[in-house]
Amino acid sequence: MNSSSLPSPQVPYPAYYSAPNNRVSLSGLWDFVFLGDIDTDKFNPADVPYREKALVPSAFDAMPQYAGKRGVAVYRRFISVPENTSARMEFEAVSLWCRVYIDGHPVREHACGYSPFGVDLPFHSKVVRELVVVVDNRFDFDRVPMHEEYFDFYQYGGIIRDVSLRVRPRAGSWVRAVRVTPIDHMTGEVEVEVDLEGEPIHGQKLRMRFDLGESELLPDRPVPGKICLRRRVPAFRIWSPKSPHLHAITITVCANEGEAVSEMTERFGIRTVKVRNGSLELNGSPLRLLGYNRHEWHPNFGPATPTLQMVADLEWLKMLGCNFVRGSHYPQDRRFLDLCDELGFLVWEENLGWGQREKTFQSLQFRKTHAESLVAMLAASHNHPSIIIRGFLNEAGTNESYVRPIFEESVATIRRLDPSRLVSYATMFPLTDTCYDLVDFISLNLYPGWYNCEGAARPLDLVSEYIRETIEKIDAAGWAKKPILISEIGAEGLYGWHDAHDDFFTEEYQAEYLRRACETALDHSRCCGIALWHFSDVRTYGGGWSLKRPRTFNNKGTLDEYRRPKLAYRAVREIFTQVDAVRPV
Ligand code: ADA
Repeated sequence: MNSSSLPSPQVPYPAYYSAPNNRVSLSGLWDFVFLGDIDTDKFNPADVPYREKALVPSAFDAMPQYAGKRGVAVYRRFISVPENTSARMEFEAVSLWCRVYIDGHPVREHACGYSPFGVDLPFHSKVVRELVVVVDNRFDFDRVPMHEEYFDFYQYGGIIRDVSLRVRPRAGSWVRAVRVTPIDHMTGEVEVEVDLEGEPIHGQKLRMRFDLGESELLPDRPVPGKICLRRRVPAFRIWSPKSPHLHAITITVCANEGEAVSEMTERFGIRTVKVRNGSLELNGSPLRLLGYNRHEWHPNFGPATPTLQMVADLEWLKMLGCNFVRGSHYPQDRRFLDLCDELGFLVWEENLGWGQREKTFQSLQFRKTHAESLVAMLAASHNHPSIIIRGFLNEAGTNESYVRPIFEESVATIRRLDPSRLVSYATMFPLTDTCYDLVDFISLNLYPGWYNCEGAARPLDLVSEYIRETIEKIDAAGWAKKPILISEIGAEGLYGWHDAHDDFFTEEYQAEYLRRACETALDHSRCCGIALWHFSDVRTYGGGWSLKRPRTFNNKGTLDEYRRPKLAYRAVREIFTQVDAVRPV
């Protein structure tokens, strides 16, 4: 039965944010110093001249004093944990590389600036513990092979996302994670996996509850370990962009007398996404994706954008008529995903990558770091119903065979750990790509009428022509059953730049370009959607790149970096708001 008309059960924690689960946020002002070009192997945490305070989370090089600087920064704060109690710190992103010290001892290194990681706090009789994080934003392929300097977006340094602390109970099992996978939107069936840690206490019981309903006693299982079961969510309602209904699940470990020893609440949504007969389907209905690529970025804050900015961006996207965001080109901030869950946006989340080629793919260190970061992304965002697509390695060298092992491995990891979502990657080699067989649908990054159109009399005419010809050739090559998404397309328009010629870089050229791209893609029966490049203007590198990047910005935003709409805003809005996203394509 489709019970989407039933009343909504209340979600038992503040609406817009994931459940706190006894997390204590460590955000706030930390001691800080920028040491610059030092050797981190000679770094001594006992000997740091903290001179300033810095806000966590933030990017230190988004602040005026350190703008554009590369080097080592050190952050410190004290935390208090009951004596002889173990705790876990969760870092949502530290960029680019970091080493964490507790009470002067190194406990963990991490080498990907956008993927989350945890640190166990060793037992100690001391209550007040010193936490030091050494952060390095210098590019060093051997150490941070996931980040390369030529990526077309500025990679900042710092503790750029939230840090929190979860204290484990002194005795009894601890709920480390709860994952909910929707199985059937017609029956509300979900698969629930619970990860438990620690020694059970005598008579310990495990309870599970959906929303504010009755709790169910779960069968005894050995702990530590994993519990895996299927249930139908009582009085369920389907999650969809039009009605983004969320449910909650609470797992409680109870002592003999029923008192809670540890507990975790997670939000989830019931929705299914599939490819059937060459189309995308959401909850059994045809789906068309209308949206934008979006970097997490603002000129005043770099990648550590305030929640309010995220809300404003989603409001712009709603006004544009979008239902879809491609989170280019890295794992997304939890707050952004929470908002997409609540506001009903569909999301493509991808593992970090930008145009890597053979040298990178040959590195074992890269392969290992990429694989770890992919697993961390899948675990961190598993319960967000907004995510319907998993991707990785934007515009890699997929026209060559050297990418194949890492692509096969990544797709296999996603299908094993996250089988309920679709898998794709964005290619820049539409006609020579070698990995289409691996994915659920084909995603094309196309820039006709922008790049490589020197000498064309009317570059704008190339837009529709190229889209149609490319799809025809892909079909002729045997891929006619795979839906096609235009995962990027766009042209630069400098905010405020108008010229009688309406030529490159004018707002007029950009507006007409996007109009033609959207109309062609959305008229085409093979196209399951379009994600325009890009939502807003974003900072990129200077140096050689700036010859193609006026202001050292990627100026393909429909809004400029301060979210002021360009002419393209109206052009896109006119089209997207007229399209029925659930109309069969
Ligand atoms: C690529 C890439 C984007 C951006 C874009 C552009 O397709 O995936 O990150 O660099 O090109 O503006 O050239």
